[in-house]
Amino acid sequence: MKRAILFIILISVFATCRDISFGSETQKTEKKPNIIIIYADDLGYGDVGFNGAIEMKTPNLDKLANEGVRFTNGYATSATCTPSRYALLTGVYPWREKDAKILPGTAPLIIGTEQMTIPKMLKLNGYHTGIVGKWHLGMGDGHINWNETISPGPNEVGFDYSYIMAATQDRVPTVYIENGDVVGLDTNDPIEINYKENFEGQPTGKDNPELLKMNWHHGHNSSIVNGIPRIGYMKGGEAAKWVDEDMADRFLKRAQDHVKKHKNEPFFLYYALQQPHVPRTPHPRFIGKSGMGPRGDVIVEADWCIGEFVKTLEEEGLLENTLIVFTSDNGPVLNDGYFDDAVEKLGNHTPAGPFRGGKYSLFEAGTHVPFFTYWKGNITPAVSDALVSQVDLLSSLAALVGRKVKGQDSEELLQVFLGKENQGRANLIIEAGTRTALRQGDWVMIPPYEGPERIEDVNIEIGKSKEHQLYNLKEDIGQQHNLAESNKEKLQEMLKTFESLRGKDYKKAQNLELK
Ligand code: NG6
Ligand code: CA
Repeated sequence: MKRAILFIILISVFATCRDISFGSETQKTEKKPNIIIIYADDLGYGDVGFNGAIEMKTPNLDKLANEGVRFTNGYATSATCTPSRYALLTGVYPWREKDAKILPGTAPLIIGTEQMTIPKMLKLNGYHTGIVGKWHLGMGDGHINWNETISPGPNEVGFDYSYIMAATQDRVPTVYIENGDVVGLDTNDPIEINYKENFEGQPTGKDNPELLKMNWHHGHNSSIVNGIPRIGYMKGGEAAKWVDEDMADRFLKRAQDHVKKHKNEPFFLYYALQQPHVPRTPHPRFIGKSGMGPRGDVIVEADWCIGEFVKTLEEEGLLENTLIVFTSDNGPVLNDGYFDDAVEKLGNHTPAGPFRGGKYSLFEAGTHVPFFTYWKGNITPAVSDALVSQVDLLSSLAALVGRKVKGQDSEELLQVFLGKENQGRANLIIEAGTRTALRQGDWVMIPPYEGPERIEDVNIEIGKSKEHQLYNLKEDIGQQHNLAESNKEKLQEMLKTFESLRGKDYKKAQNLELK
């Protein structure tokens, strides 16, 4: 009898335990996962250990990539920043939007406030949405008063919270902007910005080399901020100007605070790092850490930031319920306008990995970038060779949160991003300075474009040729053998697909980066 009672007690304890565990299971699956996109600026495919870099050490990124799904065929849509960011957020190819090209700091917002975006879609689904870091998609309507709340901007296209730099680290205004307001602005010292002419009496990189701590190589000879000559002229706003060396810490802290603050609701964070874009200004504690000069040092710094950021997610108990996507807006460049030893101290490191070209290029290195997803406990470590692009994230993240939102050019590849399937896109249009090309299967076809084949200042072949170019990446990852002549059939097939997707006006490409 006693035994029978004990048995009944045990059974009921067991059942209760099961109930509890079922309960938490259900809760776990019902809870909306947080989503974080970490976006590097100008980081090359070969700049990270997880893609084979040996000299460049990126242990924090490597750990995430190796425990997540690492994509060997992951693409930005474009070989420069603005168009790639446009596609990432809207799910629309940037060549459909005539203003999606490298923007000055005064450019108006190029995303329509009526347009669907990743943050807007997630917001509609109950997410808190935030951006910390580089924006570069324009602000205002073309006549910005930097001394009043600037609108429209990130907050008008889906972000509940924004803490950004308006354009790039090398462009004015060199100030942080929080929810449309310049941070730390003294109203007695108003900011004025002009991209055409200087303000009277203001020193410039061109005329005042004695004031510079970093010298310009090409471009970058207008206003001087923090001893660094910039693109564009700026007056006033002294108290609000950023200190470049503190930028990484500043963005990191904001990103950390943000996830701590919103940990009790589903959140989306777009953490847009400024590294390794020029000017490369590592915090003093990272100087010399890579042995490759400032470009390497800021990559080490970015890797450290990501490590710290992930630590915060872990400490807050968020890691098992957070999908992290990591990628870069375009490929690598060494000399992008400053003398900063990027070329001289490179050693054996290969920022572009096995690819030809670099930033600004239609060759692979322009758009074929580092790319991984990580989700502790939900993603099984894998290497995927599926063809995926940042433009696919809108539709795929919508699927993750159970919404049927589709960006115009955004393919729903959720299972691929989660490493559960391996069938990616059939093809992808890539873009560089408004020129476009087609990747399909293992093949890349670049139509003929007029003009110089390389940009001498940055020493990059931009993929331009008067002839058609056809490459088989499986056999020729470095794009050394143009098969357009020897495989006319394939060329015709590719051209047909390309023109059906792109339309014939691709021929009007504008040589933008050469201006
Ligand atoms: C170019 C700049 C380059 C960089 C780039 C934008 C010159 C000569 N070069 O025009 O330094 O700022 O624009 O880079 O000014 S991106 O990654 O934001 O697209
Ligand atoms: Ca960039």
